[in-house]
Amino acid sequence: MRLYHSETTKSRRARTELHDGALVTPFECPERVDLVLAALRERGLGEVQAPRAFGLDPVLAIHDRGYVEFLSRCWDDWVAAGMVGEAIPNVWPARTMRGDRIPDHVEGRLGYYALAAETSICAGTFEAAMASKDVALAAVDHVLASGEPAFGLCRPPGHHAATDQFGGYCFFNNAAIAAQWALDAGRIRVAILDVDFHHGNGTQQIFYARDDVLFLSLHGDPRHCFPYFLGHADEHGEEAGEGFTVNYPLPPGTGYEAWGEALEDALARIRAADCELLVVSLGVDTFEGDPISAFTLASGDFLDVGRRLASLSLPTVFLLEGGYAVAEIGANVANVLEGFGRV
Ligand code: 7XA
Ligand code: ZN
Repeated sequence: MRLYHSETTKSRRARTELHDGALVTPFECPERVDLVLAALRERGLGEVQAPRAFGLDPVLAIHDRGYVEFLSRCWDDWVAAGMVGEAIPNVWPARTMRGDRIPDHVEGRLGYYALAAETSICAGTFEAAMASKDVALAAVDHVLASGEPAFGLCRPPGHHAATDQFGGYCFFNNAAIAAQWALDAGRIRVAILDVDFHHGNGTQQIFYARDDVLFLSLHGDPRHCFPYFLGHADEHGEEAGEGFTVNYPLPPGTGYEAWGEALEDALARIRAADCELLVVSLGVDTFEGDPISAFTLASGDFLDVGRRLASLSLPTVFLLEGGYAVAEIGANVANVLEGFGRV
């Protein structure tokens, strides 16, 4: 398996995350990259390569231009406005307000383009997000060219990022950018299977009215879990996309047996949908020891996840999403890839 990684993904080191009413050191930290990389190297899972720079065009194929410009300038504008801490959104065009006017002041713009308040913007955020999507694009490009599977060590993650909103530690939607890249390269239909603990609201929103991307997500029930406002079972897609979104909301405490049943259903739908490429949004925050999640998968279960995914026999690209149990994140990711490769 080919592995992609960029040192630039570590250029974002936020100091603050609003968590449980306190400002804490962010769970989504650059050390995650080194921990995963070390485990992949230790297992000898494949050659690690750096991506080339793919530029902004693939980002603009998914994201709103104003949003991308906002992200590219946010930190400088924040500092120029005399703010003291990191850029933390604190006001939104909430349901009783107007959402059709984008403010000029950076604090207002931050709220307009944010979907939640945990994710601070700091120096290096835009550069890291650019590198993360380069990792995703290099990985999918390799799969398209060779048919060989690939893993992209994306960081920051991407699946919460919507057309014009960041949040949940995500800025650019790496999986969506990779899927669109494959479609633009001539693939007719792509499946995105999101196995992160959290619902991939951004990926769902981006493709909700389209039939060229089948989006399936297994996640904590949004009645109880972030991102709370999307990811219910009655969301199926709309217009041409009717039937191309499939959600499996599962209760907190879900273990591998029930999770695996949902996975089997998702795999059957992928088999039936004539997809030419599988993009796996690979979060390992389903792990029992994850500090911000609530499923109970064991490290060994991830080997079986990999085996089950391999049973699809599709060209497959894995892109890292969440996973915050730092002692085990490397082993858990490596287990999925090893299980996949063993078949
Ligand atoms: O997949 N998404 C994540 O792993 C990040 C979720 C952030 C949740 C923050 C809740 N306070
Ligand atoms: Zn997650």
